[in-house]
Amino acid sequence: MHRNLIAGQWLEGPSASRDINPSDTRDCIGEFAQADAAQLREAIGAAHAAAPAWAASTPLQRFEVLDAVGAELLARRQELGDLLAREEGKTLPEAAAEVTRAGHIFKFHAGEALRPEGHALPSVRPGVGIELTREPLGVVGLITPWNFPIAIPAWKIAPALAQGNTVVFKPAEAVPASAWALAEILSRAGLPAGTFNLVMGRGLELGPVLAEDPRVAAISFTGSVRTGRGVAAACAARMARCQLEMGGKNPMVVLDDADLEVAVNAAVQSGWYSTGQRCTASSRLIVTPGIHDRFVAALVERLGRLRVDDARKPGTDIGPVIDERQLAVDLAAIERARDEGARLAFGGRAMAHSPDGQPGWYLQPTLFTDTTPQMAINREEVFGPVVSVQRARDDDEALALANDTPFGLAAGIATTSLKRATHFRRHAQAGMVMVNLPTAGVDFHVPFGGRKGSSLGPREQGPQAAEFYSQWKTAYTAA
Ligand code: UN1
Repeated sequence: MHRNLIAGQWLEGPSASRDINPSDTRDCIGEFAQADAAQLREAIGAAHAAAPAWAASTPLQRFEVLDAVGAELLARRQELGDLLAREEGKTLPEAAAEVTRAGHIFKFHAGEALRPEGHALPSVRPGVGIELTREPLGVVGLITPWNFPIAIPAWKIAPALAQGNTVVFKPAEAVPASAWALAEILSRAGLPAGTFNLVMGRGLELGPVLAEDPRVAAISFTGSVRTGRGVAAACAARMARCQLEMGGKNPMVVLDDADLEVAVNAAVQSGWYSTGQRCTASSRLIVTPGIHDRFVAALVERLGRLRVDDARKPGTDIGPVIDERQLAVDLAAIERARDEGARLAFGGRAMAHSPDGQPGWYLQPTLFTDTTPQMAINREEVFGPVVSVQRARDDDEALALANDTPFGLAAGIATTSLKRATHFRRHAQAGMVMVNLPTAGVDFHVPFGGRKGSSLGPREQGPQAAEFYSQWKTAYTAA
């Protein structure tokens, strides 16, 4: 039994859950404690009691803890990558790269802890000095999704601790093993008891308790729009700070002058790799007439060569979908696209087994063409290996279609024209723009986040992460 970490103690929960490998549903990874509201409140109490001491910790103490966690993640990237791939279903190279990224994130924020921002400046009044400092918030609640079970927790936990906050970490139910492994490393990194707490359990039950507790100063959430709305409402009701990263329906525009290979690679990489289970996935391909047919033909040819198999098998391009529930959601989206008149150009079917006969949640990479902006496939996030193509009349219509969405996380363009790329970069209504690159796969030392319905609150990642995890104090002193 893998237990919750509360006030430095590993505690059983009132119930437990089994963690199943989506590549082979006969494989149970382990049993994990499930907290209830009372146990979560205990964790919040522990984090609250630990907050003053960690707020008073020195930059060097914070650096040493975060640097040690980063070093261990980097040293164990293969082993932890294997666990992540087994639990989440992304391929082994993708999983090891995620653990590597998490290691670098901890190292980056170790450095940030060493250079707190502050300013000393004169007042407009004679004889008065002003000191501007960033102070921690107190307890932060971190709610994370299943699709990046180590990197997303890393990019919330590391800046939270670097800025002097204590943490209650509530990972997604589908990925307790990765979360537990990360928590276990943090438990040995030299943090005072209660500074970092792990609470595994059902999101529907625990999320509201965390968001409503007056001892929690701020919530950082990554997940669905629906849950995000609930978190925002709960935080607003008690004036708590919140940061939300939610869905995407990210466009990739392919213009007539694009390098075909660059465009196909970028589309395949961000549309179908990681089984399309990324908020940064390119799920809408918007293509101008001069390249449309060649692009679709090249894409279909590439999809035919992708190997869908056990996430941990060498040579697998695409692993399974996370679980049965998500597979049903993906299949319903496919069904609806067909009903609405989209043309199924590739895939569309679930496979009950891997090529070797392992039972799992496999889904063919799926492509729809001849879609229109009104279809659900172009409006609602699927979160699976399902991508649509829309034909645009010209460059201007391509940009208009790209922006015709309630989301605004990432937007991509494939073009060899600097002028067209620059125009798109300026006018795309998205937090992140990628030129001749996949929309998925971001750096950790620059801000991450979107516009419109994709994000709320200050940016995550990079030095800008401090804006959410700290608050300014302006102190006036008469000499
Ligand atoms: C990436 O594409 O490198 O859930 C990161 C997601 C994002 C993270 C994407 N929050 O897909």
